[in-house]
Amino acid sequence: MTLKYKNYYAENGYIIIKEGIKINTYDRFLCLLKKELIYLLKDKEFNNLNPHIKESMSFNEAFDFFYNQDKNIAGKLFDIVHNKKLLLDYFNDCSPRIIASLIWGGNENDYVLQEVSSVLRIDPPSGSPQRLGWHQEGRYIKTVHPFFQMWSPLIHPSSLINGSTEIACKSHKIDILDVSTTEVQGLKSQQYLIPENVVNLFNHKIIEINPRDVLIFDHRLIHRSSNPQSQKKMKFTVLGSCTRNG
Ligand SMILES: O=C(O)CCC(=O)C(=O)O
Repeated sequence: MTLKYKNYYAENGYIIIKEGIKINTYDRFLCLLKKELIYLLKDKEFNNLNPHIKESMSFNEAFDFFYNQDKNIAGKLFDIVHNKKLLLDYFNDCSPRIIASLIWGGNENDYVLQEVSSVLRIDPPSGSPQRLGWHQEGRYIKTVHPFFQMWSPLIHPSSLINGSTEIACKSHKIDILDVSTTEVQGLKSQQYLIPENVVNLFNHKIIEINPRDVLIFDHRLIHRSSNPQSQKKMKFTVLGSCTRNG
């Protein structure tokens, strides 16, 4: 990362690493996910599913095949890959610890990837129940030091139609707001939502990047899931985060 990137991060609260993930890593990751999916079918909960997937099917074709038979497969896959090494390793190619040292000083050994935020999000089209409203990651994950989140679309380029994340530009310049949780309509979970009057102080931008590109954004940057009503495809996103050791 050059000084240009460092300054861009300081000014905008994010950077995009184009093709940050190598093709080999990407292909291997999709193979591993397909294996996890096939492994899931051994679970007695999914005993009734027709297990005939073809070798030639890609991960997402196989996923759609099973998801159309049983929607619970999405939550189950999320759970079994959460925190797994394959997720932690996914972002290694874009050298997050080196990027962190360039942003915050020191060297790469001073930084670690956080397991807690190693996640594969699976958001079905039109009305995904998992939509996250405007929030700051730092309100959810308490760390002693600042951290950044990594976000990368897995199958389709991110857009309003394919599903994406939306940012409030330059909102990292405010501190973590001490908001309390709000019950989100239609969801059982509570979210730390940023009030509209704060969100409206900033321009909003839908992130449009390709699979293998990585969005790196500051723990204070206000962001949310793009509108699921506009989303026409299943959205898969790989997430991780990086902070200073200790
Ligand atoms: O990909 C999304 O829907 C948004 C992700 C997000 O806001 C988060 O993980 O904090």
